[in-house]
Amino acid sequence: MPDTLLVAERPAEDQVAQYDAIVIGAGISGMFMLYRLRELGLITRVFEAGTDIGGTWYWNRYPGARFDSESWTYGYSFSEELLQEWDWKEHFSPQPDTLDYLNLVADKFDLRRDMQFGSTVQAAHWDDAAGQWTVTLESGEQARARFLFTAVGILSAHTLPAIPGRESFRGPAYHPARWPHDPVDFTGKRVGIIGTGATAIQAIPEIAKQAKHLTVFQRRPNWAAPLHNSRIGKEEMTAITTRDDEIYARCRDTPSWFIHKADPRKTLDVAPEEREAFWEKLYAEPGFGIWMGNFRDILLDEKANAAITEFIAGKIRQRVNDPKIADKLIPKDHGFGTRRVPLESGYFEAYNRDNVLLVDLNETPIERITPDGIETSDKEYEFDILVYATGFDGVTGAFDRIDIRGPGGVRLRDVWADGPRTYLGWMPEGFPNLLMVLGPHTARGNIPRAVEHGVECLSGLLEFMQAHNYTRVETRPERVAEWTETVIKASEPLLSSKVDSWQTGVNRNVEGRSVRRVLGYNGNGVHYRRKCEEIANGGYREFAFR
Ligand code: NA7
Repeated sequence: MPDTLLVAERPAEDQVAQYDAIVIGAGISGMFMLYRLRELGLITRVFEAGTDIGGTWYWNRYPGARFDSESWTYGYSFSEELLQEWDWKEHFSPQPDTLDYLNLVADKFDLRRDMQFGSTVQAAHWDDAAGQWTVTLESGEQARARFLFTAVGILSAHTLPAIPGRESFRGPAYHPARWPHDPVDFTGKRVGIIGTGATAIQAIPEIAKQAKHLTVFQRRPNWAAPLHNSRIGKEEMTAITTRDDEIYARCRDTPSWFIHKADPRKTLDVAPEEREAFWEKLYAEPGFGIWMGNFRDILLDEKANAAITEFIAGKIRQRVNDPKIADKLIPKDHGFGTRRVPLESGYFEAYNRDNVLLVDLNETPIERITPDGIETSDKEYEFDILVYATGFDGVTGAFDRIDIRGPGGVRLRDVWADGPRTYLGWMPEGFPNLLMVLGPHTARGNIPRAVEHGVECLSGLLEFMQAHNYTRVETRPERVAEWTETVIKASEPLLSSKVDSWQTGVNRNVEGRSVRRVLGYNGNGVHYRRKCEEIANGGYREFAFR
């Protein structure tokens, strides 16, 4: 193998550690990127802020945390041995099991030996003369590498509510993405939770079971549908494992890389009784079928969307005893599926409990957090524990928190101020040798499927560079313009692009995050896969090499 990419063995002129590649993040993306970089012979260092591997599954330890992808579509597919070795315990794996799985992967492939934990990357500056990145950690430690890979996830920059008085609260206050490693004991406690997104929708039923009293502060309700999780027996798991190839092939062949595929019919072409029966069936089935396996136009056509929205609203009315509370839980400002649909286990029934209270912040906004709890325009609520389930600065947030500077000191944050500019989501415009796993403007959906695809694409690009003795890769401006337009155009027909959410880049707790941006390729993942393949097969002519 040509060794032009290898600079690690060069004697260091100073004390700065030298690698071929640096990867930021040891979650699902960083772990697999490291595995592939090692295969390519690159001496690699992974810097991770947490004290161990796992990313999302390391940080998000809150009660009820689990994924909404079928477990058996979630694991890595690159190693047959690994597939045979691991048994999922539940159809939708809870966080502790998922972290166990990732630990198995890290152990099996001895990943930790190239990882450095407790190492938050503060800055990454390109040195044009040396053709290298210099990375600075919060500790001041520095390292250099020819290639810098970001594997920072799309939801890792958590955000606290911008509410005055937050520091004054006397009791413990937790964000779910910084949950303590020892479980929080809610027994006998008065708990207040702010937020009703996917995280809160998982946590609320679990906290309600334990706490003396739980008060939910809701600014905007979200549509949610039942997860219908269940355990997987040994025999069932064996049967699933025999179908691995078929399952992963199916995921490759659906728009969002889940197993669910839209029904080719249009909603209003189907007779109302048949429609209703189809929706009843989807609502009773596990997973995202109700969202992704629904009629093909529910996320595109206002009338189709209004019909499914009314169906789901009816379900909420059936499940919540008090019609006034049911009404508050029904979103009025967006239709079903136009924000990420949280899947729930007993969420709506939690509001039928005597120890759960819903406070509608549209009627009585929060004025401040006090030493004893939360004060709304109406009254002060006293709590022992607060939970800020207030979400993330999605997709670009984790990039913004690092001072990334390219040639001439140009800052990535500034280049992306009005929205990301990338080629295929693989590389930002104008930042040589900066490669992104799951970067903005890639196709997403079922995250590990997108991660594996992304890592394979970037590894393919590096292999090509090795074969041609190239040491530097950059985007071409005309290609970036073309891809950015493709991404924006792909979003236009979607009803979701007209709704504020982390997916459209809106987070009212962060300054400058009030204008919608397109953050992902929302076209068909199958088309994206094809496009990436064509570029690889054509010899990566869309990139500029030296
Ligand atoms: P989300 O889905 O962004 O939800 C955050 C929630 O917090 C949402 O209900 C917000 O209301 C609410 N929020 C945020 N700030 C405030 C303030 N200051 N006051 C009151 N309410 C507030 O984040 P999640 O963590 O639940 O889920 C993120 C993703 O993780 C999810 O989509 C999955 O893909 C996994 P708002 O809607 O902004 O009115």
